[in-house]
Amino acid sequence: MLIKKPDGVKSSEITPERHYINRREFIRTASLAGIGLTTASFLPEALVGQDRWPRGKKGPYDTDEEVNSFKEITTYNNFYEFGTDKGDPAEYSGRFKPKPWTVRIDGEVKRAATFNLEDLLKPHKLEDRIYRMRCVEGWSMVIPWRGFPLADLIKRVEPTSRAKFVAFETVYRPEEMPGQKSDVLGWPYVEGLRLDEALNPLTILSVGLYGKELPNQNGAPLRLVVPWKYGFKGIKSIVKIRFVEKQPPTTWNLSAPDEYGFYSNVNPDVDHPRWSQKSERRIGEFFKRKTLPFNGYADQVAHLYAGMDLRKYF
Ligand SMILES: Nc1nc2c(c(=O)[nH]1)N[C@H]1C(S)=C(S)[C@@H](COP(=O)(O)O)O[C@H]1N2
Ligand SMILES: [Mo]
Repeated sequence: MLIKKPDGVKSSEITPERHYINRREFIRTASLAGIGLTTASFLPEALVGQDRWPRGKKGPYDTDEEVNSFKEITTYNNFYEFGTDKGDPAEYSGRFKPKPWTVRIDGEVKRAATFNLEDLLKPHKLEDRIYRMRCVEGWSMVIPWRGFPLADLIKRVEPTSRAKFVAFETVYRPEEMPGQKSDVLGWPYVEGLRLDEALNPLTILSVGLYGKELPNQNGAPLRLVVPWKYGFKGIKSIVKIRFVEKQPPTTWNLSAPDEYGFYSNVNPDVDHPRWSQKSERRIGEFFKRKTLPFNGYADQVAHLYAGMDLRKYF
């Protein structure tokens, strides 16, 4: 994020391009035109090659906006452990081993423990959630995550009354994560949420997307998703979750405190020092769209910040 200029994405970097028409629209148009397509096999590969998660709201937390393609979601990534270019995570995460996996949960909790991932997941029912995601760099995507509410895990481990924040840590494995051999960021990557943010029903731990297990480049096998905040809050490949009294350090804030605050709520009224946050480019689209306060989730989360000066607590 320090390196790339904002919105540095050209649509030609995304393959295949969406061609500004979706497949169903094309088929409908084609049939209305009497072309009489009975199978999609005559359509150009770029229009049929991608699985598209079916559009439409299935649950109360889903957006009905068009979902990005699996290819877009898995080839245009930020995961500096594998390099700083958008294509690096897909290209260089093949050696990373997300299995077996253990997660340490400790700090201000009654049931501190080291879980293997299967045991951690066992009591939780996985659901699919279609969320808008907004990167601080000025691009956005719509992603069908598979996961479960972080609140359910928090209740299970029983935080003490002293717990006010939750701190997260990514795995440190320079032999599998070539980016960790560079000092572009401090390692391991760390993030944090206030306890009430962590308990909000929108906050999920994700283990998959598009109905499949999480690809390495998206944070396998377990990552955080907080859709009203800039994407960097969604820490990937989590090995530690610690409940603490004081606001924990976060990687991007340590790296550039004037540019990246602890809260990092999506806010079109507070510009990044080096670029505007008023608009964004949805990956796969040409025209920019307006960025919404709290990334469109204000109804669900604005109350968490009542009375706070969001310019100070950016
Ligand atoms: N450990 C770790 N987590 C991370 C990052 C990272 O570099 N390392 N990048 C963040 C940023 S800037 C974004 S926008 C999202 C991107 O998630 P996605 O690639 O699954 O879309 O991951 C976030 N989580
Ligand atoms: Mo990001």
